[in-house]
Amino acid sequence: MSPKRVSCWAALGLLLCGCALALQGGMLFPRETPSRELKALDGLWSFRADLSDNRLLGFEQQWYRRPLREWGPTLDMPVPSSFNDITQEPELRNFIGWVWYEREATLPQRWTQDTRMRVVLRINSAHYYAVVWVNGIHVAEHEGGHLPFEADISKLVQSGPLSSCRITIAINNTLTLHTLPPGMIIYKTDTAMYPNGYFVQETSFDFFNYAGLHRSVVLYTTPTTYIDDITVTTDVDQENGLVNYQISVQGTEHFELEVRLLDEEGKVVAQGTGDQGQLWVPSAHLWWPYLMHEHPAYLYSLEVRMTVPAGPVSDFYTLPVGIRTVAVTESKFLINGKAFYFHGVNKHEDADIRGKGFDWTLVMKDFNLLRWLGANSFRTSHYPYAEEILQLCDRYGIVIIDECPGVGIVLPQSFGNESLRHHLEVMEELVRRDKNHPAVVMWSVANEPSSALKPAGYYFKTLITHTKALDPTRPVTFVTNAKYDADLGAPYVDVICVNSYYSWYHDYGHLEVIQLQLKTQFEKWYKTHQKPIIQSEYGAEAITGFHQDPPLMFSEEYQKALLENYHSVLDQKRKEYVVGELIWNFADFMTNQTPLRVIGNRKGIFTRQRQPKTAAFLLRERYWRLANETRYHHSLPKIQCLGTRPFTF
Ligand code: BDP
Repeated sequence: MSPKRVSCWAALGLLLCGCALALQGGMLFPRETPSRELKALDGLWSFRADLSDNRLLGFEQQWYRRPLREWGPTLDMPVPSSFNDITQEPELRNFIGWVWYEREATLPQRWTQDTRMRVVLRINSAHYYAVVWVNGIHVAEHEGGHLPFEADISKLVQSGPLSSCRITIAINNTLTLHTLPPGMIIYKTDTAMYPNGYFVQETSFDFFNYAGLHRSVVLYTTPTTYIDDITVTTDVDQENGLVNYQISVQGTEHFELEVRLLDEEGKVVAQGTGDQGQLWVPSAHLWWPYLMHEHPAYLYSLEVRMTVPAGPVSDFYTLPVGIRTVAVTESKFLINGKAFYFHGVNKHEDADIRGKGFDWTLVMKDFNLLRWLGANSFRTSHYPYAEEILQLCDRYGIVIIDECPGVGIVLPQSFGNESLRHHLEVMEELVRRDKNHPAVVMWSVANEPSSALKPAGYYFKTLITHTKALDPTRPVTFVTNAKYDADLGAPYVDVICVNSYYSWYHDYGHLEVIQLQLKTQFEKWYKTHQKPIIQSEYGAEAITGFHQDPPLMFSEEYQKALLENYHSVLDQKRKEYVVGELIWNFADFMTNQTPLRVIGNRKGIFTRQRQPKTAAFLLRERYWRLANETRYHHSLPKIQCLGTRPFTF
């Protein structure tokens, strides 16, 4: 075995044992296969907010025991969607506490009668804390609004002559000092100013705390002996690819596994047996970001077939696999050994009416806009996005910095053991869910924490070491806005990701100071840490249609001019150690109400309805120019900046 392969095996071993630290079982994306069926429960659910003073009436009366409508009036609530903007009720828009969702699901007879079948309920995102019952029986509880959880409900649905099941989900959006993101409930006790029992939710992050069932709820089946998890890591040895796999099976000790790797034409290029192994792919097609290669985003399919000895095939699962490597040097970010420059955006899962609800229409519009812009990357600011979005990035060759919901960690109380323990668990859930996506090239464990506070050193050392143990194949970062010489977490990151808002949050209106301040920022950070740097946020608000020349704050001209000043320094420093620029933000998005926000944050280069502001055209020009310059493959035809390039997603 070559030393490279040994290190690859060691990496896979660590990745697997890391994942096993606390979590039980895998979290494979539910897919239909010859052995698995799927039933999405999207559509209208019954809904009721618990408006009682202590918000606990639903638990006291046990609303899960009988249909929700029997306890009082219910609303029809679309899933997936945030509940906040669906009605005209201000109480619901700003509601804090428990809301109840319920849906009756009709099950195919096979599912309820065939005891060799396992029926699983999967909730892809319930923000923030969820308790789940099926036919009145408690089946699951989960903390955290952005990652999936499941319950095996086979016994419940197979125990009687049932053809349907009633699913009740209670969800609480309250954020405390130890949730992720953190928040605080403040009781206002001055009776001259507030009614009795008045409280508000405070947060230190800049987006609206939308809540509800934000992604699909699905029921799916597997055989009772089944493929529980697959972990793949890849490496490259000259022109050959290495695919290391590890598979875990549940339900039996005695099984056989066959693994085949198929290319895009469906031809088998490598095969293996057993629950772990290494596939050798001669002359492999590597997975490349879409502006780096004429055939980017190449995906193989890893077909896994499980049988019990001498029995028929009992379970199939197919996983898309991209063969690529990621590495970081003192001044470069490398994908497949070639320098990669991030020219992209920060996003939010956010849109009119649906809030943070997953919506294919919106997702496709956003991908088309990313392509129009020439953006090669984005950060999932400030929480994990829907898995479907990551799958599209794999297919389209768009690179992702995958961020956990560690945003707004600013008070000392949020650096204690309770917060850290939960943060470690969330990283485990995130790595378990997203580890196999070639598009994910780096983990971000937090955004703008108070990383100059004393406990931050231990906190980030522990968090980053743990994340690296979970996945030694990807670099780890967090996004900072601390001073270069005060940041206690920076020594542990692989890439410095720094946010700055020169001439916006200070030196208002003084565009002329940006270049000096930005140059100093880069030079100080690099001198202190000698690590590649990404300008992970920069931007200015522009209210679409506001024009002012010479530029004034909030006009489209000011936003554009501010970006241009950043670009001129970025153009110097990207020749040295700056490896990326991510604009804040892709689109306008909803926030809490404050005097600093005009119906949300307007730093989008697109409006919330996805129409371009002047700055979008500037960035489009820049990104396609960067794409042309940084292309390493010089035989490619020049990429057109005005969009005649065929659309080859
Ligand atoms: C940064 C935050 C981001 C905010 C942005 C802003 O990381 O979440 O929305 O500032 O103020 O500090 O627009």
